Amino acid sequence: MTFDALSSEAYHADLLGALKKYDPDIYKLIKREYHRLQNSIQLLAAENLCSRSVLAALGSILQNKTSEGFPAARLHGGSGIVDEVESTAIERAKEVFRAKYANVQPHSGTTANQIVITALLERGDKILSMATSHGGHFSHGSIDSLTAKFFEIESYRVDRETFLLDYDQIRKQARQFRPKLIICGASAYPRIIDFGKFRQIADEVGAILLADISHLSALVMGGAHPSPIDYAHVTTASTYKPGGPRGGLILAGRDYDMKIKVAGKEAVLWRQIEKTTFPGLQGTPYFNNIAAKAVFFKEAGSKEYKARQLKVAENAKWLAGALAKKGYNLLTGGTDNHMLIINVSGISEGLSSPAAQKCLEQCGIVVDKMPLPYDDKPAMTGIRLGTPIVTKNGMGAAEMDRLSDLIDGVLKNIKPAGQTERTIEQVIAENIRNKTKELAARFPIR
Ligand code: DSN
Repeated sequence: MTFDALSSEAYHADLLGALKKYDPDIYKLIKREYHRLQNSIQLLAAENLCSRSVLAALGSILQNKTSEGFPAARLHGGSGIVDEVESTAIERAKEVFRAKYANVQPHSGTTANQIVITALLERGDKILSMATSHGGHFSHGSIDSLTAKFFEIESYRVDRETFLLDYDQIRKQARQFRPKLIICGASAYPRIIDFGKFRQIADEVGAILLADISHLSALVMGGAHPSPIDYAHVTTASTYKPGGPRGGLILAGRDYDMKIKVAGKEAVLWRQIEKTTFPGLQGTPYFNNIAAKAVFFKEAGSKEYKARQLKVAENAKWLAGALAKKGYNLLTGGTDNHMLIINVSGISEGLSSPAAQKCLEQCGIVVDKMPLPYDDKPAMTGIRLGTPIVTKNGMGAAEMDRLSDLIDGVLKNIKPAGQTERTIEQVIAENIRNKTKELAARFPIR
């Protein structure tokens, strides 16, 4: 391909065509993924679809720029433009979250958490966080995480009967354990999180509060879930779950410049976080990705985006209601956010979530599997459903009803096949698969 060396348009045009020519193997896989998405229903709570403008920024020449440091304080030359890119992303993030500080460099939500934790704590310090099997994220202190290797973790759990957060119990635990950091925010919790209560508990025991809103950030930006920004000392999020590019984000509200003690020395919260981002844990930021974050924050400030987040929560509630009417056992009985979690163990004898996930996918419905709190069965029994993508594609209440019928059609027809295997009859699967395809075709990715 030839192009006018002076034209950015020509340079960036038909990137897919260039790939197709050079690497048909990867090109074909991308094509297959596109068709998979167009022909099935995505109900992953942790997934979303970014806009084509975000994709364009990701696939831009900015990806090449090496430049460590922060705007106006870089180690590498030629950084004037990426300084502007990063400053734009920072200002837009601050505006859309009503924050006083934003750091758009973290490569992921997990890295954002690692940066904050290692910025504020010293090796061996205590963290109180939600147990992974009760909905907490791995990076909050799961046994195999870096967090658990370097810090002392105590986990809080949801209530055994209601599966809701029990703030009195968390307070008791905090008083006994005296953590330096409390982490709130979850990967699998379908109800409102009371960040104000968490802050009261943190203040009572002199702890710092970190809110990880990776799952909630879209609803927070859209006004469909209370914001933690001025309750938590620091807030983290991943940027792909709300519909931006992959990556992480660190935010702070009223406490952004508070004085903290690190290694016996006084430090300012946000400066300590920046020092730990670079050179602490990361090198060169991904500037194509930061540009894409900037584009996404512009989108997230729009009326359309905000209205859609209310719809995401409405759709989740509707789907939960429709499934509950059919007798499904939903964790906490329903949802206040974008996700619902179904206990599949009561649907048929010995049904586990890996089998349910496999059969649903065979019928074109893509969901997550996960363990449920207090579940001691040998195999996992929870499946998590989320409504961000179906809502983005334009679905509403009628389609949630339709989806509940299709999901029911699959789950009720899973039968034992041998000792542990579970399967769905081919004709039933094909019949549902065709209906799923029809529904997906009416709401394509645009
Ligand atoms: N937080 C994970 C999830 O909820 O699936 C993804 O990072």
